[in-house]
Formats: sequence, C-alpha cells, structure tokens
Amino acid sequence: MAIEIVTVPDLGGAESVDVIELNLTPGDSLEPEDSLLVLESDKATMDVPSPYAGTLVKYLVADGATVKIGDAIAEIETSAEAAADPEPEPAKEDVVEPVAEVSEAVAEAEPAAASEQLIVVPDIGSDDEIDVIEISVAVGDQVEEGDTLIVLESDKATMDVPSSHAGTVLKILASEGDKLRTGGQVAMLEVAGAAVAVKEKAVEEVAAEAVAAKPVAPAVAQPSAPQPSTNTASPKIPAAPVSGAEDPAATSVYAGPSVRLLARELGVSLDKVTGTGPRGRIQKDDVNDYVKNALSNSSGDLSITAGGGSGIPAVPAVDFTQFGEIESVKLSKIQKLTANNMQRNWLNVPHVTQFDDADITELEDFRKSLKAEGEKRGIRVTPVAFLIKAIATSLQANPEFNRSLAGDGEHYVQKHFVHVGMAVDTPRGLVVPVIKNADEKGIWEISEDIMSLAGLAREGKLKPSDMQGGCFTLSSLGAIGGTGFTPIVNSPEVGILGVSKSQIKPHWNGSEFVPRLMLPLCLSYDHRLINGGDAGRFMTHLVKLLSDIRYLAL
Ligand code: CAO
Repeated sequence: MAIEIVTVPDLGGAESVDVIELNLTPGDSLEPEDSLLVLESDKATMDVPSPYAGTLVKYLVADGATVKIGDAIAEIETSAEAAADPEPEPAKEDVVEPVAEVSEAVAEAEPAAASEQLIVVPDIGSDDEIDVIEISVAVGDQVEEGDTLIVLESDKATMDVPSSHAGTVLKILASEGDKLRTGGQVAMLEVAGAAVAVKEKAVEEVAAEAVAAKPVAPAVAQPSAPQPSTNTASPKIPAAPVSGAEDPAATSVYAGPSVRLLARELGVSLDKVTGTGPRGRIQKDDVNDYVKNALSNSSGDLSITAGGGSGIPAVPAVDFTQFGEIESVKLSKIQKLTANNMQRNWLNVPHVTQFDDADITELEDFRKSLKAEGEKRGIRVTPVAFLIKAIATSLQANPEFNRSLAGDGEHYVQKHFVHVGMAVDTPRGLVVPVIKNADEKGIWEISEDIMSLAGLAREGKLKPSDMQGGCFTLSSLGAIGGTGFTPIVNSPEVGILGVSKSQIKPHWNGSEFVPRLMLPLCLSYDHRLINGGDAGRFMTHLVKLLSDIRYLAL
C-alpha cells in the first residue's frame, strides 16, 4: 500500500482553471483512467483521470477551487505495484501520427468547388474513433466561424466540432451514431467571397496543425498534448477534450461528459434543463432536479417518457391551415393533467380488458322503487350507486384488486381500506373524486356522496383531498351510450370498471328466451399485478352482486 498524490496535469496553455466537478467520494475504489474531477478553463473543460488503481483517500481541492498545473488535487491509496508504475505519458509523436489520416481523409473527399470548404474533425490527440452524438446544424443553415457543427463523444469526454469558416452548410457528411477520428469529414460549406479554400489548402492546414498538436479550428477549445510531469505523478489529459465552452450561449447545451452521460441514462434532453453552474453550465444536480420536478409535477414536460428516453417517435406537427380555417384553443389545466396522466398510464401499464354483461333487471326494478323515498330524502339514486357498492364489496372479496405496485418493483401494497374513485365528466375536463370507505356505506349514503362530489366536480370546487386515496375507479358512460369501451387504468390503482348503457336483450333461461336488462361491463387491469384468473373472479363476483343485489347485504 502507498499513498500517491495526483496533481493538475499540463493545462494546454491555460494558467489556471476551475474545479467544476468532483466525480468520486472518498472511499470509492478506482481504476486507472477513471475520471477524478473535471477542470474548466475559459476555453474548455477536461476530465482528469486517475493514473492509479486504488482507493480515493480524499480530494485536496474543493469544488469551485482555482488550481494551476502541478497543484495537488487528490490522495489515492494504491497497491505497491500500481504506485511504482503509473501509466506512461504519450510521446508527442503519438499526436503527430494522425497527419497521414488527415491527409487521406481530405484527399479522398469529393473535389471541392471553388467556393466550397470541407470541414474535418480537428486533431483530437489520438487515433481513436469517437462517436458522433449530435448534429447541430442542418443543410442550408448559415454558420459563423466557431459555430458548432457536430458534437463528438468518447467514453471520457465530449467535444464540439466548430466550423472553421463562416458560410452556408451545403452537405452534412456525418450522421448521429457514426464514428469519426481526426480528419474525418464533417460537413461541406459554401464559404462567402474571399474565404474560398481549395482542397489542397485544407490538407495543408489540417496536417500542419496536427503536427503542432493544436486544434484545426481556433474555436475548438482543446488541451494540448500531455507532457511528462517532473514531480509527482500527473495523469494525462484524456485524448478528446470535453465540450468547448468558449461561449456557452453559442452551444445549444453546456455540460460536461458525466452530466451528458447521466442525462442519457435518465432519458433527459439536456436542452430542456436549466444550468445553475458557472456561466449556465448544467450540473448533475440540475438534471436530477429536472427529473424530480417532472415526476412530482404531473403537468411537467413529458419528453422524458414520450419524446426522449423512451425513443417513441414524435407525431409530426401539421399545418392545418392548408386544409381550411382553424383556431388554436388553450388546453385547460385539467385537460393538460388528463393528457399527461393518460399517456403515463397507457405507456406504463400493460393493459388487459375483460368484458361481461350483468343482468340488472331486478336491480333496476328495486332502484325505481326507491324513487318516492329518494324524493322525500332529496336523494337521487342512479345505477352508479349500486355499481360503487358492488365494486367495494368485490374489492373486499378479491383483495388482489386492492393493491398497488410499490415503487421499488419488489413489493406490492395491500390496502385495508376501500375508497372507490368515480370519473366525472365536467365542462373543464375529466376529474375523479373518491368515495371514501364505500364498503361501510349503504346505497343512500353512497348516492349522497355521488351527488355532492359530482356537483363539486362540475362547479370546479373539489379539494385535492376529495380526489386522493382511490383504490379502484368506476367510469360510467351508461347515461351517454355505447356497448363497451376499454378504460385506461388509473395507476397506481390496478383496476378500472367501464360501464356502458344497459339494454334489453333476449336471455335464454333454459326453456325460453326472456327479455332481460343487461348492463355491459368492461374491466381493465394492470397485468403486472393482476392475472387473468384474478380478473375473471373479480368480474364474476361483480356480475353476481349486480344480478342479485341481495348478495350486497351479506
Ligand atoms: N345504462 C342505462 N342508463 C343509465 C346507466 C346505464 N349504465 N347509468 C345511468 N343511467 C341513467 C340513469 O338511470 C339516469 O337516468 P334516470 O334519471 O332516468 O334514472 C341517467 O342515466 C343519468 O345517470 P348518470 O350516470 O349521470 O348518473 P349519476 O349522476 O349517478 O352519474 C357520473 C354520475 C359522475 C358517473 C356521471 O354524471 C358522469 O360524469 N359520467 C361520465 C363519466 C365519464 O366521463 N367517464 C369516462 C371517463 S374516461 O374518458
């Protein structure tokens, strides 16, 4: 075991730089080349990798500190062998080698017209191929010298490739997902007036600058080739520099590689994240906060689930004015919430819907017989009250439907209360107030709850607590019509009952067809937690209760 001190490596000309990210925690074990921290000059950011395998004892600098070459930055406990043999620094010649590649790449390019300029990947200090992760321009775009054309990313760093000329993008020669190395073709520009460059000149420039181990384009902020250190071990700067940050506003996204990696893992589109770091740089906490907000605020941007990380292609925007007169109407808050919730539930829940009919001939006779007493009490009893009661009783008999999947994916929550949600159609949109403890209430009390909650819903006066705690939802379109539909589970609930309009149908009673009033029921469930057998039992129980309401009293 030995304690080694890691120092700030050659900064490629910068006198001092800021520490902008500490990537590890003391006690973390690390391999050679693991990034210890991220430094930033006014031109570029760079990861500082560990030259050792071992354990990080402590950082010797704080996030935000300003450091210069040779400053001690971290203490690493290593094995004796690792300490004796830090990875050798590459010789300057290593960097010169890509010249041949550059010349070939440019020479192989299609002959450039007099006003055309081929833009290639500048010297990245190694011969490695790195991924193209962003194409930042489109054909026809006007670009200024220094504007980012594409973004490259290795496993250590990202790098904006800027345009070395002002002009118009004629052709983009790379695609997202391509792998490019120094000299690889990026784009063909039509350059204005005197700035015409011919193929030979481009070759000379690229080759000459690669020999000098400097970036081809001045706007690429890039540390120079690493130099051997004379004192304690200095790690080499990774081959590819991270995103050029000369002017954060000039690049669409200003973030370091570890932040980009985190964003990709979480499916977050970085251009939607507000950076709180120096000069608006996006930090890991900004990405985490963005995700937290999007999850806790269901009205948040759904690009996480639908547009970005999920890989679901976006529906193309259509200009409807080409077909006739239109107007654009703002969605209400409830409509926006409903859209987000429906999309979330549809994408997250594997739905199955089971159908059945309940014979409610006697139920309806009984309900109608309550009319006079209902008028005296000021209570209107509709089929919905019986449905709520039957659902509550079925939830008690079939507790599988009174569960929710726990967030850890390892448990489910069994609820020992029975609260039933009821979808209410209002002029502002769909809301779902909850009838609490429906299992403990009779038809009169449930009917009162329905009247008051549906009334509050239509007046827009429901409190958040009126809409919370539901175990299962009823969506009744019986008063409207239809023969069946497939409702979307109101997750984290695992079941929802859709009810359509009852109809008189011929029913075979064993000896003859008799007219019976049949109620269509559609039970959608979350197949992650509910099996077909569970659903079959729940539905059969429900049909039995509705077909013979004496069972509701048992
Ligand atoms: N078949 C035939 N008639 C039915 C019926 C059915 N399944 N359900 C209700 N009816 C009748 C009732 O008997 C009542 O008629 P009478 O006054 O003559 O008895 C009439 O239709 C009105 O009933 P209702 O369903 O409106 O009764 P309710 O006030 O108890 O319903 C509520 C409350 C909130 C469920 C309802 O008003 C509502 O908003 N439904 C729409 C729910 C919805 O939008 N679901 C879709 C959600 S997903 O997009």
